[in-house]
Amino acid sequence: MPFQKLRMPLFIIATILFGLKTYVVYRFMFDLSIENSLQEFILFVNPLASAYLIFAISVWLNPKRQMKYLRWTSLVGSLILFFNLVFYRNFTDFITIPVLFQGNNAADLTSSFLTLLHIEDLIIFLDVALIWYLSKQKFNLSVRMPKRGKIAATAVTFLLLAGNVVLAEIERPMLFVRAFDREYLVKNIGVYNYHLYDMTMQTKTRAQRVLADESEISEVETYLDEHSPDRKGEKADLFGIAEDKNVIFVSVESFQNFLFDSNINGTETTPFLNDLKESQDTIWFKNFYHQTAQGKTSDSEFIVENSLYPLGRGAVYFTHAQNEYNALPEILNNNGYETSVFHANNKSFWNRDVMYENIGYDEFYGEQSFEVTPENSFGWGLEDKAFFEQSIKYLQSQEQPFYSKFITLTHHFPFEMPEEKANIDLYDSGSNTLNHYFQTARYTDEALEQFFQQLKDSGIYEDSIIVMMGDHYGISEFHNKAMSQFLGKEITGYEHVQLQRVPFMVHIPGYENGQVYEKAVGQIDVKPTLLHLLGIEAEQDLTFGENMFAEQKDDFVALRDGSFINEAYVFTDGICYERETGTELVDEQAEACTPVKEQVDKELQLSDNIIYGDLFRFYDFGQSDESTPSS
Ligand code: GP9
Ligand code: MN
Repeated sequence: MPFQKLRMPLFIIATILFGLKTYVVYRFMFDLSIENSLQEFILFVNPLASAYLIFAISVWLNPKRQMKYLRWTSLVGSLILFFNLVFYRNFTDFITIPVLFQGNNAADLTSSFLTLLHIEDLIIFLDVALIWYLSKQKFNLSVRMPKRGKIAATAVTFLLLAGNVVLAEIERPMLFVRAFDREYLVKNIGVYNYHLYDMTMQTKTRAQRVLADESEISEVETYLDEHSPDRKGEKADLFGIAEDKNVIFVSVESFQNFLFDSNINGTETTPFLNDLKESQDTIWFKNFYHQTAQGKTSDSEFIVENSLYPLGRGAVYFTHAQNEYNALPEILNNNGYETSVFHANNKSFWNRDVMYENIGYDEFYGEQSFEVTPENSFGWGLEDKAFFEQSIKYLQSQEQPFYSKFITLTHHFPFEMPEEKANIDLYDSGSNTLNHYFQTARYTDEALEQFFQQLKDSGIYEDSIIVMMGDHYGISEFHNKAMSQFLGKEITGYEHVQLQRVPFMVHIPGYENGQVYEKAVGQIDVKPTLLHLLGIEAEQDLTFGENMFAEQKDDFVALRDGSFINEAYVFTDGICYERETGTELVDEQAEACTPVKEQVDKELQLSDNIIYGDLFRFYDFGQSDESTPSS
């Protein structure tokens, strides 16, 4: 046995194997961008440092326990790595503690989960098998050290850790302050130390609510007064155009703007939506961005309902569902609307049942309200066509005017559907996900067309406005190579931001003044915009978004990762681009992005403070009983 001859203690063998394995996984299985040799070096060193940190603790145990400890820690460590990898394939992100506690979602994710597994994932467990095997052998690979030796072995841990942190700080100053940059964290300190960091952050944010006080809400108020010019009650042309009409809000799953006017082998992907966006009765914002983070659909809902940013970590629907809000459904309830949500999934998914109750929806038609059979369901559940069809009777039973939100489901990752229901070819690229994406998009397009017809047939259409919004991207950065093949251009940071554009259309039957707006707007602007169209003045509100129709409304969208788009620039990943051309700006020219970036950071910070500190409990929105300040 070479290991026996080497007389190398198992904890050292484990450190080397586990460290190298982790490096290989970071380097070749995740899609971490490595920009220079220092980053490469840190990426190589940090797994060894982390592995030593975990395994060197064993020197304090007796020989038998040492073996047991090494077996189990290597297994648990590998599982952590494995789950992060699977999660990463779906979200291009790392697990955070709040996401872990979204246990309800785990069961629903099973079908996606299997498609996220790759055969090479077995590599992650090779060293565990070897460590397991060696630990069970007769020859003894444990260590017996005098106390001084143990202290020295532990001291090395701290040296390695300190060395890692110093290198990370050199490579990426302020790394630990920039909490939403999870990829940098993992690249620099490794996934294990990242989790320790995440745990510390979690404890800190819990403490924030307890420590929050009233003065913080004044800071928010002052900031918003200075930055939201249209909050002074300005009424633009479209004020009240949809007064007393029903609002049918459709959240279109995973729909990105690049689908518009695209075709596969000559077949239009979304003929219905292509026409609708340019129809006489439709106002379309072609530069509308999603601003979601880890909470995906639920984040998009949160942004629309509150005009606040979602959190950088976890889904606010989970982490802060009990907070005080001044949400859209509540405001509409107070203005004589009946409010409801239609979504054919478990009511507990994304903790919706709890959040909806808190923010004032009158009804929630979840999976149980629908007849789901093997014939009318695939993928995530009830298919969109059946979903809309079965919803009409509930819509008809509602008191008018109503506000009803529909959340579609069919066009969801992994976008797979039965061949006989598909009316467009698969795309042909190295990404199975992108190849399927067009088929389910086409399906949803057909479902929406039918829904419009059913609304007309049931007499609801004429008295309603229909708002359509994309919730978030469907194709993650992981598929950039295939995306670049489809679009025929390289996916730079600039293009990546462009790809975050999703549909936003307001369809007003009989309007005949349809228009395409170029202004850069985002989900955060939806709440004030809808209230404006409905003729509801909510002057007491605190919103980060602005009415999209207001003349003074600047082009400004802050994405949750700190990127932004304004009239002249697009900023992402530390790079400032010229908005019109996508040219990367350097030196002095790039400085133009700095003040806007500061505003973005400030805005995200203030919005986070509201949520973490539950600050709305200190503010009187003067609207309803539910929003009376409490402490
Ligand atoms: C789940 C559906 C999809 O109910 O809204 O959620 P997503 O994974 O897109 O956040
Ligand atoms: Mn979604």
